[in-house]
Amino acid sequence: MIQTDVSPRSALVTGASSGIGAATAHRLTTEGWRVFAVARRAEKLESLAEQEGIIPIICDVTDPEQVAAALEEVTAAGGIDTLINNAGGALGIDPVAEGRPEDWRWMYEVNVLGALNMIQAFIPMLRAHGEGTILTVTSTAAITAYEGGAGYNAAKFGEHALTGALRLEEAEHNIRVIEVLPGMVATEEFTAKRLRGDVAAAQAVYRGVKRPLLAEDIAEVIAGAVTLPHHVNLDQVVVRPVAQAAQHKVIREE
Ligand code: 8X3
Repeated sequence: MIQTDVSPRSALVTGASSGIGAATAHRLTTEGWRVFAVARRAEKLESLAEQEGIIPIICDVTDPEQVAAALEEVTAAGGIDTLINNAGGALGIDPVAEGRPEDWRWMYEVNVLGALNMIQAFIPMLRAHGEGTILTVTSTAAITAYEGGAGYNAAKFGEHALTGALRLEEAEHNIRVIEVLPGMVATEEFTAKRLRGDVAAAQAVYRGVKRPLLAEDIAEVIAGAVTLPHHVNLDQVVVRPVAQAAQHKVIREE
C-alpha cells in the first residue's frame, strides 16, 4: 500500500485491552505511531503499556464523564489525528422471540453510544487538526441479519448508520470516515462473552474452519487504511476469511 509521508501520527484506539484493539495498538506502534490505548480494565492494559509508544488510558466509553477525562489526558499529551472506535461486543444468540431486552440495551450502549461518546468528544480536535481520521470497527453483522443475531445486528446496523451519516457530515471538515466490517475473527473474548462464558460452544463456532481471521489480520487492514494518504478514503472494508464466503456459508473441514 502507498504510505503517507505525514509523521509522526497519533491515534486513540478503544477496546484496546484485547483482540482487534490490542493488535491494532501494537501494529501502529511498530510503524512509529503514538497510540493512546483505551480500555476499562487496568490490569489488561498494563502488559500492552509496556510497549514503547503506547499510552494507556483507563476509560469506559459508555460513561461520558470518563470520556471527558480521557479527552483531557489526550489533549495534555499532544492530541491525536486518528480515532479508532473498536470497543463493542455481542451478548446472546437468542432469536427475536426470546431475546433479552437487557442484552439488546447493553449492545446498543457499548456499540452505538460508546462510539457516539468518543466521536462527540474528539471531533473538535480532529477538525482542528485539518486531516483527521475516524475509523470505526463494525461487523459483517452490520449489513447482514442472521438467525440468532438480531440484537447484535440491530446494534451494529445502528453503528453502521452512524458511520455513514458521519462521513457525509464531516467531509467538509476534511475528516475521513472509514468503516471496517470484520466477519469471523477468532479472538479470545468476543464469542466467549457472547455465549456467556460457554467456552465449548465458543470453540464450536470456529470448529473445522481451517484459517479463521485473527485479530492481527484486522489490525493489518486498519493500519493499511489509516496510513493511506489522507485524501484516500476506504469508506467500507468488508473483511472475511476465505472459508466464510457469506454469513451463512462457512467451509468446515471435519
Ligand atoms: C462478528 C461477526 O459473524 O459473529 O462481528 O456476526 S459475526
